[in-house]
Amino acid sequence: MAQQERAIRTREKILLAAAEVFDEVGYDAATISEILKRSGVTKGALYFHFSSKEELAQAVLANQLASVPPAPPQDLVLQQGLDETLVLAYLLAKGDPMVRGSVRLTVDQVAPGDGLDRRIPMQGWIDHNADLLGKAKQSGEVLPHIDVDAVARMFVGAFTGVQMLSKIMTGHADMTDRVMDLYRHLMTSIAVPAVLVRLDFSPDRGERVYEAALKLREAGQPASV
Ligand code: XVR
Repeated sequence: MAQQERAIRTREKILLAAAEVFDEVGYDAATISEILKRSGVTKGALYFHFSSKEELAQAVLANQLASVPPAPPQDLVLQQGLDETLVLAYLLAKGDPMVRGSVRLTVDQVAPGDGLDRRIPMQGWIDHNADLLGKAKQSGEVLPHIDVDAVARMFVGAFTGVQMLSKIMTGHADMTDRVMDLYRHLMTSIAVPAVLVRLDFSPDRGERVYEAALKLREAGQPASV
């Protein structure tokens, strides 16, 4: 058991080092030797877990959704969705290497045929959003004519757009503001009026939700925001 735990921790160390390097230099310029150096594990350990740079990148991509700690539950499903987005925005702004590395791998425009399947995290977000929006529709938070699957995709596309804009303009420093602007507009078009007025778009909500999400992850139990 202890051995298994050690193996998991070693794998995490390697993934974190890989994400860091992918974030800094991108997939093409990243090298296994740099990842090895950063991780502090032995060459044998690295190759035991991952046999190639491609496998490392695919694992960082697969880890994208799990690298965002769940936000505390809220009465409104749409507030829950907004909070999750704020946590993701906050992690990008703070420079969290796992999130930044994974997101960079997803969106970097590269020559086709590098073998990476970038659809995995994107499909994960689409499914996650569809699930959340489906619940919001069931509880009457969302306008009845809304097409949940279409909106689920639109959110991922729109988030990706503001993420790239924020990275280009400010190195992600203004992520929270960009996400708040985006959500004010998106929520206006999907939420019923009574829910819309209850949503909390305060500028400091991102940080508060993030702190609560961390506590929740550490303690394994809800903390309120
Ligand atoms: O779907 C997402 C949220 O529900 C907010 C809309 C986030 C999608 C993030 C996609 C990720 C991949 C590339 O960001 C990129 O820029 C949390």
